[in-house]
Amino acid sequence: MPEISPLQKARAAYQPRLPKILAENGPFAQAKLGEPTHSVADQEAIRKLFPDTYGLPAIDFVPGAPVATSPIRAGVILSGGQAPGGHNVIAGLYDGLKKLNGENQLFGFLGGPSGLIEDKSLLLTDEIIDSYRNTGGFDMICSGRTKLETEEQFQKVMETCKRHGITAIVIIGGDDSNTNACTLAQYLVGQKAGIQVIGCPKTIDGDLKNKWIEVSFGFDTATKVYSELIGNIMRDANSARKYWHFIKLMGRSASHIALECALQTHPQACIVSEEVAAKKYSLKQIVDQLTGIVVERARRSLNFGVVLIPEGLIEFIPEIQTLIAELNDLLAKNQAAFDALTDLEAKVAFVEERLTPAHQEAFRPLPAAIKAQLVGDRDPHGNVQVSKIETEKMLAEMIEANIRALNATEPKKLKFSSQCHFFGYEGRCAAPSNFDANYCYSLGYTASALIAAGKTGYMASCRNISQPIDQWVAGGIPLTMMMNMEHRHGKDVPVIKKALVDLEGKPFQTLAANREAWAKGVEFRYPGPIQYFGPAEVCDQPTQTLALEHL
Ligand code: FBP
Repeated sequence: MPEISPLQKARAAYQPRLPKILAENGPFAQAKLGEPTHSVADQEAIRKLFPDTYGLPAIDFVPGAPVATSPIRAGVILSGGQAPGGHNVIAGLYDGLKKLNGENQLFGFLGGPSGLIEDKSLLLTDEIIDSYRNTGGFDMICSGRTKLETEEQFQKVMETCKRHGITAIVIIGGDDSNTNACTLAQYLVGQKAGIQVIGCPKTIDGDLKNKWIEVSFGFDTATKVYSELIGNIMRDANSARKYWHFIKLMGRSASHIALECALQTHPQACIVSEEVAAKKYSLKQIVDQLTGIVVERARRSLNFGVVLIPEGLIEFIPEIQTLIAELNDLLAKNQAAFDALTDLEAKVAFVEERLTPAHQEAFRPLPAAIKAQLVGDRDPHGNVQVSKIETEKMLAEMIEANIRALNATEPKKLKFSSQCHFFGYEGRCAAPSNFDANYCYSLGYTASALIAAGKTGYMASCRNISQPIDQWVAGGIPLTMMMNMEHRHGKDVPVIKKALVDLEGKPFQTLAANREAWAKGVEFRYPGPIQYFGPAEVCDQPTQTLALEHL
């Protein structure tokens, strides 16, 4: 048994709180059905694809009396990237199921969706659950990125469930995994399999949210960890006064993480990919804007600052987006000749001379290391590994080149020295904040109540979560309600709409209203480390994003 720290011990004893309706009624709360629902767009197409699960009513839980139920077996998987609080979803689900009937059993399928397909599971016990309460990570049953999407896979999932007598599966995942949960639910109803499917909204990226799902779990903790680290770096920058720190923050696509961290810490600049796309900023424009901030400060001897960069930026810059598409095509068409080259420089030259003139123009000014990453690092399908491109270094190097050019004529030489960082894994498995510990436990518990109510094709939801927990509203949202049709990999497919940063929304507007002052001054804000014990104003604050969106 590994030694546990005093904080681990204290956290293990923490009892997460539940919304009032579940605290008072347990999983016996009754499902009150609302009006029939519609998908967010493309109603006819979605209705056709989900004939049995389309239009289900949204659910709010209301008081209900305990009833005796026969024992059930349920399964749970964690899908996709780790997010703080996953273990508490499982603990909430487990406690809810056991409260319904002490004989109920919960199987954790191992390594994500592939565990369900390949039938690899672990029967969860009190001892296992207790040792993971309020801990970060997904290591209780591990996660994976296998996509559950083909009919053959669905068939295997059904066989796995039948083999164990499982009649309900809970899928804890992001937009893709819940899209697949929606398709699986329809498949199982169509097969009259008698197996329910319930989803739970997970991702640190914060891009699985809508009118009914106010935030995905993990966003709160992860952004608090990153904000603490950024605050620490700010203090260092302000103490040494010699470095510009370029900090890339996880968030594969949307910029919610970078934006939230900016609202928490007040950096000199925070790039928001959605704004870059909307205003069609070129890479040169972005670099020039940042250079402007650096130069303006350097002339006042403020040779330091912090720039936040969202991980997905590169794909939102119009000319880089099309450059990457052309590179993928070009390399697919010339694979043999390209692979025959052993030298990276030769590979770069090979690509450069075959690009169309517009893309040559976009490619040429890139730093050598970035060119090498663009042509060198390919995924198994031969595509550019966009998430591995070191955008933070790219921007720092390009700004440095600008400053060098300016210094040729500048009477008093401008100083610029940079440090680069990438924060992602540092926060994905942190011990969940009180918010995430409570939210995740409540989501899992809500899932058990949805199972008890015999529902399928729903996502567990807790709303009004910017308020104290006794005002949270527990319920279920039909997965079909969040779907629309999107063109992906050459065909129209039903998917849960990803939530990008809304440029009209209050979080972005708050950044926009303050960024000029933050760029010029030293208005750093230091959130400090997550506090688990102490006064509510220190321990229980929701993210600024959630507060601004819902106040
Ligand atoms: P999910 O969307 O699955 O929650 O994962 C989010 C994320 O943390 C992204 O922010 C990041 O780009 C990605 O996972 C990295 O995943 P991996 O470690 O599997 O490469």
